[in-house]
Amino acid sequence: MNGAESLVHTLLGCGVETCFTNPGTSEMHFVAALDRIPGMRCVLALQENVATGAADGYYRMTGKPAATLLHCGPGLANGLANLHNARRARSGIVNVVGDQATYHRPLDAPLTADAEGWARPVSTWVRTAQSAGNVGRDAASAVQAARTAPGGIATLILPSDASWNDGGAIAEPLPVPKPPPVDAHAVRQAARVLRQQKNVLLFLGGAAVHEGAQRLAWRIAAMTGAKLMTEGSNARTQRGRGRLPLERVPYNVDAAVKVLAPFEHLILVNAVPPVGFFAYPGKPSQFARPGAELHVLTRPEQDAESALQALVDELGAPPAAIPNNGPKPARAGGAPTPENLASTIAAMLPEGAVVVDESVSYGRGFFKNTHAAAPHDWLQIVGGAIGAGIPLATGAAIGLRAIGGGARRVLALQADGSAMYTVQGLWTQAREKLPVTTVILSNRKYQILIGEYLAVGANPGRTALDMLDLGNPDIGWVRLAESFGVEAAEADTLETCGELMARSFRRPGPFLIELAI
Ligand SMILES: Cc1ncc(C[n+]2csc(CCOP(=O)(O)OP(=O)(O)O)c2C)c(N)n1
Repeated sequence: MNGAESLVHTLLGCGVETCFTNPGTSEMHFVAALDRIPGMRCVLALQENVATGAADGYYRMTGKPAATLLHCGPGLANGLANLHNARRARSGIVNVVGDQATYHRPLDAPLTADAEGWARPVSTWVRTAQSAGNVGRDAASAVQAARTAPGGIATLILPSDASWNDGGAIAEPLPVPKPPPVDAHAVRQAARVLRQQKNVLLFLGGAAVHEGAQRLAWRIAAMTGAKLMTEGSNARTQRGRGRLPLERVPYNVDAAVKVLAPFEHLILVNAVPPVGFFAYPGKPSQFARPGAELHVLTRPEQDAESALQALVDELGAPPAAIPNNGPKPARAGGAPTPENLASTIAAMLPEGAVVVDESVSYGRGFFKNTHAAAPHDWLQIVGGAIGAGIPLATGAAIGLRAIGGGARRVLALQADGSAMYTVQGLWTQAREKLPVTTVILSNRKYQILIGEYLAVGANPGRTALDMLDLGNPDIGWVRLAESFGVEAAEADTLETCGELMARSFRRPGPFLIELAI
């Protein structure tokens, strides 16, 4: 058995069954091993940032790491932005990077690069397999690291001789460490604050926005009068009827400071203290009011649901029914507005759908009008590096298929500028026949940056506008999608958009709607 074969056997034995790949010469023995050994679902991505973003989407839906297969330092570098996003989402990924043979590395051949150096800032674990005999053991360690709460990016660098040499040994799965236990002192402290103080916010992040944790948080809020809010961006929020209408901290600094101003105490549940995306002259960087006290109930790697249960018990909080989110909004017509598009989505979203939200400026208000939609999952771009949406939607659909949820529709709400970073992902959706509907929010500009530009008091001249405008030439989304094998159509009213969405929801494969906004 060679090293590459021991890698494939070990990954499969550890429950890693999907690999998002973009191979090169140094990975040919890994490719051959994947070919010979049945069991691994290999999904080709035409750019590494699609592969890494898809692995993120896969984890968010399955809670299981997928592997990647990337080519040398430069292939890894292409995938870094979405590894950054995955790190922020706390997704687990076994990130496999093929590299030069150990004895070839000193010759400094063209593709030789500091892959470990590039991997380190996005990874919780990095190792270069030094020989074929170590590959299995290293792979088992990588899976263990990827599965360690809350999920981590484990980068295994695989020199080509470690792949092709004989002496590979399959390693047994390593035990996944239990999340650090709930801190009884933190629970008592939170209970004391909730009993004694007014103006308390339970601030939810990570798995604390999943359904079970929501129900417990609601019991606490209903008993104590504390308010609930989530981080501005969340990896996967369970929403819709029967779930809480949770609001997020706004993106805009003034708006965020305003909504947090009443709170003298923030109890953090898998969340980190809220800060601005950026600093602005004369504005605060931290959103909580000055002097507000922060209490950590759980760090991101701890189990939010157990901690909230312990807090419910400590307080003796009785069961509380989740409030009714009101009637489902009606489908809207006419020229698109963010509110009316959100209502149309809420009216039409199939139960169990997964919304991937890279709507950037247009989607700021989408949450408000979608609380009463059928139960669904909502995935956001957590790390701010745009170009996540199409890969996330792709990986989420593959993940759903892997866990028997292949009929669930993915709806990607996708700003046009961001879509262009990883547009190749549409091709993977077509090839894999994935049930993804992409709505391109086509404003033909970097609208958010125009807003930021105006906000600094500057008036955009020709040079600035040329850097913020995507027209001239206009991008032909329908032709682009069709050329990748994805059916597509244009809409400039919400009636047409609704009809196209309904049509797309009835078919098994991908569909793209260019919505002129
Ligand atoms: C990887 C990366 N590159 C650049 C940026 C800076 N950036 C933030 S938003 C944006 C434009 C977004 O335009 P679009 O996706 O069309 O959304 P809109 O602003 O029109 O809503 C850019 C370039 C970023 N956040 N991440």
